[in-house]
Amino acid sequence: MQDWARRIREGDSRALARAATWVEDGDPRAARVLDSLGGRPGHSLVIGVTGPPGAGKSTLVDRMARELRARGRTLGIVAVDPSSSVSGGAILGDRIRMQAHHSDPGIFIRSMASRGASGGLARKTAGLVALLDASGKDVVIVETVGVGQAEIEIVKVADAVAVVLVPGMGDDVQAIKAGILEIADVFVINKADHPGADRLEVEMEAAGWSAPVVRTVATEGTGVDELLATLEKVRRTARPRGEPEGGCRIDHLGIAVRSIEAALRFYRDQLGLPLGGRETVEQERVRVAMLPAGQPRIELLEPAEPDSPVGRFLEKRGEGLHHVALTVPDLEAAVARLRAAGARVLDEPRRGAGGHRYVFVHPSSTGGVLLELIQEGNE
Ligand SMILES: Nc1nc2c(ncn2[C@@H]2O[C@H](COP(=O)(O)OP(=O)(O)OP(=O)(O)O)[C@@H](O)[C@H]2O)c(=O)[nH]1
Ligand SMILES: [Mg+2]
Repeated sequence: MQDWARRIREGDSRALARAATWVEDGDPRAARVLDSLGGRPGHSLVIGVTGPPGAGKSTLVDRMARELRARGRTLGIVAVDPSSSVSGGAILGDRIRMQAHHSDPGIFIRSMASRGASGGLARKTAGLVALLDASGKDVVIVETVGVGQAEIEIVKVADAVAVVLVPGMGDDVQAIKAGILEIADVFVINKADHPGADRLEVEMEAAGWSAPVVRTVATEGTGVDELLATLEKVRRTARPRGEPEGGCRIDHLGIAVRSIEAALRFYRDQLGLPLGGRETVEQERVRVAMLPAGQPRIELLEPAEPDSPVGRFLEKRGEGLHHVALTVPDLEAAVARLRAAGARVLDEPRRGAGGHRYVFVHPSSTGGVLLELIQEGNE
């Protein structure tokens, strides 16, 4: 499964397609690939699009896709229909519309219909999103029809959610479940070429709906730029979760252990941390187990060879905290600044297994702990 994970990370579209099919089919290999990937890297902007049947969601998604491709961004589209048990009309319609993109390798499209339990559908959607994110797609769009609990569960995976409404909905505004109000980051009034857009906006305000409103005419592409900009802004303001803009964030704590298996008995089995994934980092000759602990994670490091950096650390110091890893907004700038101030930065930044760039700072400069600095985001 390590090999599949590596191929997906390298952007191999055939490996991605196979793994996506496993996720859709509930094949046990899906869980293993997702485990090896160790969760969403968080590169992709994941956009959720939901709203009542026929509101123009697919037309809008198609326009957003064209606009993003024109800007050179790659994307994945996942269309989910919890209301139909076979490939429903909506999804069939999407297929035809989406054929326009089929020859474009920069777009990966999948659609799923419910086979009974919608809870499974939410999990599968999250699985597909994790695969697409890991494969380096810049944007992932999840479209789902409806405004009930099932749809809310499905779009929860998104960084930013657009709820698509149309003029003339009248009393329907009241019928839309409260949950959707909490999850909506942007309201789209699509079909703004129809009469009643002003009235809908007034009704929404009266009902206490407070997210920003963007008007669109999806069939003409009007308002799509503004919608994308609004969604990107939502992500920027939501993403740093309490950390100051441009600041550092703890990415992980690396703990050197003689045996990952033995250490997992404590961290996973007794303490209850989830095992997010495992990998062998060839260039550091170390085996790693990643255990998410909130946003940051704990990484257990077991030497793959005695004469590796972690192997030598164990020999000299025994098991224990090996390094602290922080992400920085601009790695080159941080390195230049630290060097100028006389800190011992080891080597130049290099590229790790997951494609991220990192550098180490010697413990003599940091109060006795090896410090890893990682470029924020995964370019
Ligand atoms: N006049 C007008 N028609 C639109 C607009 N956007 C979409 N439509 C039309 O509305 C119909 C439904 O559009 P879809 O994009 O399939 O809507 P949807 O929300 O994806 O529908 P489901 O997936 O079935 O829920 C199509 O005939 C579109 O051409 C718009 O802005 N103005
Ligand atoms: Mg649709």
